[in-house]
Amino acid sequence: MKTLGLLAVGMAGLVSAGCAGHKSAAATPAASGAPQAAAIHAPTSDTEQVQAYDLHRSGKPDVWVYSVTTQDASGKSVERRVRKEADLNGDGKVDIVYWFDADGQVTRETMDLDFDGKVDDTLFFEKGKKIRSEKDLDGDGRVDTWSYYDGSEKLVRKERDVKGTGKVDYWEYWEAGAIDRIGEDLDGDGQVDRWTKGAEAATAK
Ligand SMILES: [Ca+2]
Ligand SMILES: [Ca+2]
Ligand SMILES: [Ca+2]
Ligand SMILES: [Ca+2]
Repeated sequence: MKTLGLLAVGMAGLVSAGCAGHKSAAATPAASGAPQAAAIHAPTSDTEQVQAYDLHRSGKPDVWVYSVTTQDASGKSVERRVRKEADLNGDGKVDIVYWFDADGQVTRETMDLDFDGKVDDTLFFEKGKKIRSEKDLDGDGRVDTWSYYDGSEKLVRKERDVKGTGKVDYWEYWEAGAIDRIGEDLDGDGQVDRWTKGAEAATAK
C-alpha cells in the first residue's frame, strides 16, 4: 500500500511537471486546494483604524479606509493606509476591496461581483501592474479561471477548470492580443490531449 501511495505522489509530480514544462507556467497556485471563497469584508483588526466616507452623499457610508499607525524613517508616527473598501451598488455592503503595500501601491483587489458577500474575483499586482487574476465564474465558491499577465498587463495565458474537478483542464495561450493556441485535457489526467490553433478556434465560432 505504501508503494502505491508513493507511486501516486510521483505521478502527481510528473503531471504538474508536464504542465509546467510547456512554456514556464510560473508558480501556479494549483487548482487543487483552491480555498473556499473568502468573505469580501474583513472586520477591523486590533491594529487598524477605520474611517468611513459617504462619497455618494446618500446618508450612509460607501467607502471605508483602514489604516495602521507605523513609524517613518525618522521615527515619527505616521498613518499608513492598508486597505480600502467600497460599496458600489448602494446596499451598504462592501463589493470591492483594494489592498496596499507600505509604498501605498495596490497589491491586490478583491471583488464580489454577484453581491453574495463572498469574493469571486481577485486581481494581483506587482509594482502597480496586474500580473494575475483568479475568478470564480460559476459562483460555486471555488476559483475556476486563472489569468496570467506579462509585466505590462498583457494577457499571456488563461487556465480554466471547465469540468469543475478542481484541476485545470483548459489552457489558452495568448500572443499579441489574440489566442495563439488552446489546449484541452479530455480524459482528466491533467495533460493536454487536444491542441487547437487560435485561428481555427476563431473560425469555428
Ligand atoms: Ca454593495
Ligand atoms: Ca460573490
Ligand atoms: Ca467556481
Ligand atoms: Ca489528458
